Amino acid sequence: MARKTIIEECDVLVVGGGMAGTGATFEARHWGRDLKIVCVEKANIDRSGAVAQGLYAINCYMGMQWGENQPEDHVRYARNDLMGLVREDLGYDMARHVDSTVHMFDEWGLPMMKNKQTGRYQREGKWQIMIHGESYKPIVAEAAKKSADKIYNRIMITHLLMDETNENRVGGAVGFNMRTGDYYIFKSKTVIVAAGGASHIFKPRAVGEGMGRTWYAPWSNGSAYALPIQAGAKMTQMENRIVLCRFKDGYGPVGAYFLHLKTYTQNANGENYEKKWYNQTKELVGEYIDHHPTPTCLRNHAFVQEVMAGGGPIHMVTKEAFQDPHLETVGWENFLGMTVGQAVVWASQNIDPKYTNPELTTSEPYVMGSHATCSGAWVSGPEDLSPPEYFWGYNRMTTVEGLFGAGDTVGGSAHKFSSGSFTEGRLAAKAAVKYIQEQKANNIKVSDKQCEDFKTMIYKPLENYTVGRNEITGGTVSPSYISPIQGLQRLQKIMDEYVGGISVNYMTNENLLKKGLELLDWLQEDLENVGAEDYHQLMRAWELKHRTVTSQCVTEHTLYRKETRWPGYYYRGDHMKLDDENWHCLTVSRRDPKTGKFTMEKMPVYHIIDEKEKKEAS
Ligand code: SFD
Ligand code: AMP
Repeated sequence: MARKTIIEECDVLVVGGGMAGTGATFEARHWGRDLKIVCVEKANIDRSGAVAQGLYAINCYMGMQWGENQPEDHVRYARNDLMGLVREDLGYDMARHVDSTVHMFDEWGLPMMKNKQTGRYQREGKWQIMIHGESYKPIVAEAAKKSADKIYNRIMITHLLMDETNENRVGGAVGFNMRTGDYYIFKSKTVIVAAGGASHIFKPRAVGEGMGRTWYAPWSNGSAYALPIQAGAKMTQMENRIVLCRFKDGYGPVGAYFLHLKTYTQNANGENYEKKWYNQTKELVGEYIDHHPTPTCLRNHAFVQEVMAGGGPIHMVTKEAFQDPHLETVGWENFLGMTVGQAVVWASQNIDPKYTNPELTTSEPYVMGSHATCSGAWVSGPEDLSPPEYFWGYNRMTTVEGLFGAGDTVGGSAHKFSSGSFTEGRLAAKAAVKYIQEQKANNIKVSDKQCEDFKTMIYKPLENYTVGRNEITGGTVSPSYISPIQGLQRLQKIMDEYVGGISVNYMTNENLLKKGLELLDWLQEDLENVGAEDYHQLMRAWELKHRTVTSQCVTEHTLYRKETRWPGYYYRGDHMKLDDENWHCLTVSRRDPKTGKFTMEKMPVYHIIDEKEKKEAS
């Protein structure tokens, strides 16, 4: 069957139409009225990304109009939660704009809960406000659809195109339509990668028939990292994978329970186990354990230690809060509007949280840039805030010219969540338009050969299958190709056992990491022989390839940082303590696109906010 090649030329290409991608598409139109703006989405923008099922809270809202919080407060909060290491310029920049984003969501019809006494948005916690958010994603998608020249659904972007006159400048992207198989070439002056985080790179707790039941969206496949990494962009904090405390088996989030319902945890004997681990944690991380709120990783640490010491299962005490009919409704609605699977698990296991305290678990690790974690691309900050090491001309531009990032793609700026990711998309788009207007994207050359070479590469898994299926010995076993699911399970096993996943209680060390890197190299070799029997499997093959590149980067970073900065996320058994003297810094990697080798460096962490205040006070 002949596959068509479709060529589209545009000014701003947004890869991924999730929270950051819709924000970028919307804002690009505001600043670039005459520009051609195209958004390409792997699924369908109406229900794609991590927010597909909806959300019950907007986890990042300052409330500056009522003097509730200031951006400085949010920087301190994120810095504290990430054990000191964030890009404060990026965090501040997001925080100072996030309220305006949320106000637009309100205008666009997102049902916001209001506090009847104050008339303000209903707070769930200091940073979180509550919404009826089942239709959150279609609402933001509509804004993007009205702004873009064209939204392409069902196209997976597999590679970035590079300018042939400047090897460090982007020239667009290519991919394929997973329904028709057609090949798409997007030649673009700028590209904003907003392709979400990565689940399923570490072995998940739910395997076999339960596979796909993860907290972060199972379709978040690390393109956000693989695309810039393969283009030679620098990455930061990729070792800072996140583990989440979640309701067992359904992965229902805990924030609304802890913060709004005021539930709390206890071990199997009904004890407050967190206290028990205070001294031990202090030994490892020093005064960080005394910070408020307790950093997310340290809360996990107590959980993991207690379970290892035999104190499990850990329960969330819901029986008290659920006596209040209002809180009982909130508890159930929280899941019905965000993680339906959790309500289904409870129904199927006869768990009524009013009478039974449900079990909690710690999840498999995920790679993200928007929750209590900040893995992602090393990007320029805004001109008015960023010190020289953090600034190279255009806000949210990666170290590849014309290539921007937002949301989970961007490293260093934790606690953005849905609203902050949309906001970061807006900031990236504004800068991308400026980049074009300042003539930085002139005379980009992308040859037909470059596009043809990618085409051959992209469809190779179909060829592998066509040839290899003749040699199937039984079932799906063939000596000449591996299927995407076989490759995925192999990747997950490597990451799990060698890089600190669930089966080793998040423990790793230099020897394990080196072995893991070797096994990942061999997996990379074998992925040349991945076979895809149809276009859906072709997508799976490319998802796997992106996950594998992401995993290599995560492993290189984990090897480089010789300390345990975030106990509860992962442990370096050979360096169990936090080491501020040597590692109060950001880690930055670059993969050489020609050799595939990574190089690592340290970058300074600037505590811009408090330095600014110290200066003002003196
Ligand atoms: O409580 C390609 N999140 C929550 N945020 C909140 O503000 N409140 C909450 O209540 C949140 N909770 C929560 C959250 C997520 C999930 C899964 C659950 C609960 C169950 C976090 C936010 O959702 C998250 O921060 C943002 O969505 C991040 O935005 P962004 O844009 O970085 O990622 P995305 O939305 O997943 O979008 C990515 C898009 O890219 C597409 N894509 N398209 C083309 N080619 C490729 N190669 C592509 N690869 C990916 C995707 O399809 C997607 O549309 S709570 O638990 O924290
Ligand atoms: P979660 O539901 O765990 O994804 O968290 C939603 C929001 O609540 C995020 O902003 C979390 O950082 C915050 N959060 C969750 N649990 C706690 C807790 N025990 N203490 C303080 N903040 C929390």
